[in-house]
Amino acid sequence: MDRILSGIKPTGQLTLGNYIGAIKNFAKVQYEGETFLFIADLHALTLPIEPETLNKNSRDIAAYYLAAGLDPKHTSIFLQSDVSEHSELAIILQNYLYMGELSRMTQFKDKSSKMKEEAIGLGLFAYPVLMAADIVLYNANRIPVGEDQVQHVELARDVVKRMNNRYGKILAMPKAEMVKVGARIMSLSDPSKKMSKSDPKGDIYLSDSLEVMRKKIMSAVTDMGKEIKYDPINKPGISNLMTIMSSLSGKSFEEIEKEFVGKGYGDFKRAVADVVVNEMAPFKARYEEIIQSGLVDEVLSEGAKRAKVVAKETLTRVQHAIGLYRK
Ligand code: ATP
Ligand code: LTN
Repeated sequence: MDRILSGIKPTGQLTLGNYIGAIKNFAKVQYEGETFLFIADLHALTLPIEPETLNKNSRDIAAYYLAAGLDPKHTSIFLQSDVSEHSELAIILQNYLYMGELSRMTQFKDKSSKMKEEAIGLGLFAYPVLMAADIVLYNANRIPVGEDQVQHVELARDVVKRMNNRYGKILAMPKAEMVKVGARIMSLSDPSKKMSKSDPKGDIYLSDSLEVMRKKIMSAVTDMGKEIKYDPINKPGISNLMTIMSSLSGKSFEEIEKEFVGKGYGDFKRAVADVVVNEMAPFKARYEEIIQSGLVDEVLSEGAKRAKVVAKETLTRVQHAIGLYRK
């Protein structure tokens, strides 16, 4: 039976990129195995964040998970910080990951390049250590993530190899998996950059009103020419909008191209906006209902209880294997 695990860090407002590359897919794959889905609140501390913001963002992600159709009876949904085994295992695993490989991580390089060395927290550097702990605690073999997280999952695989070579087969081997279309949604204002929580101009936030979402799509940067054609190199803007449309409607790129032969960018953008609004309207309504209902707390407590059982078992197994026990 597959063990599926993923998480999102509550660093800011979720974007359409997070929805397409991660959340929507989590809901789709959840029944293909035993699924653990958490809110990586400890990871959100790796850059400065206000306590109230962190707290609100965390609850928001839980509500968005539920709104997307994640089923708390089947999938354990929980806060990373509620299961202390994540931190305990990270302290152990940090000894099996090396400075060189951590400093080569793209996310670390991107985030730290804008900072003075004295201001770069150790947690930002050690981010993949905690992430490896998150993964191996649940013996997870399938890790659905967007493209930017694959490198971190690869590092988790390296740790598993090292630990298993040294101590026998104590950890399960994880593998990253991505959606076929939409694993890297680009910024609407600069299609050479990833749409990410920290880029207000090029983002569609899940919290934006439907009108704002529509406006943002209508003013998305497009390319030279006027053909609707999937060509990420020469037509990155149009290709990105096609990716959004394809992932939400299920239509292939060829079908979209055919549909818009002889039509202009304006018509195409209006159609993309319609697809996004049609998907987001019921999703946002469910989110509002869930936030009002007070369901989130209950789901998180129940999820943490179930997660803790599995996490404790793995931590104990690791502790025994490496010699941390009393006779
Ligand atoms: P930040 O801007 O704070 O770094 P982020 O928007 O990149 O955050 P994460 O919390 O790092 O989001 O990612 C949550 C999940 O969403 C991950 O699986 C990640 O790979 C996926 N994801 C993030 N951005 C995109 C995107 N633009 N397209 C597709 N998937 C994405
Ligand atoms: N780094 C991920 C969040 C995350 C995660 C994980 C994803 C933390 N731990 C374990 C998959 C498996 C991100 O969304 N930036």
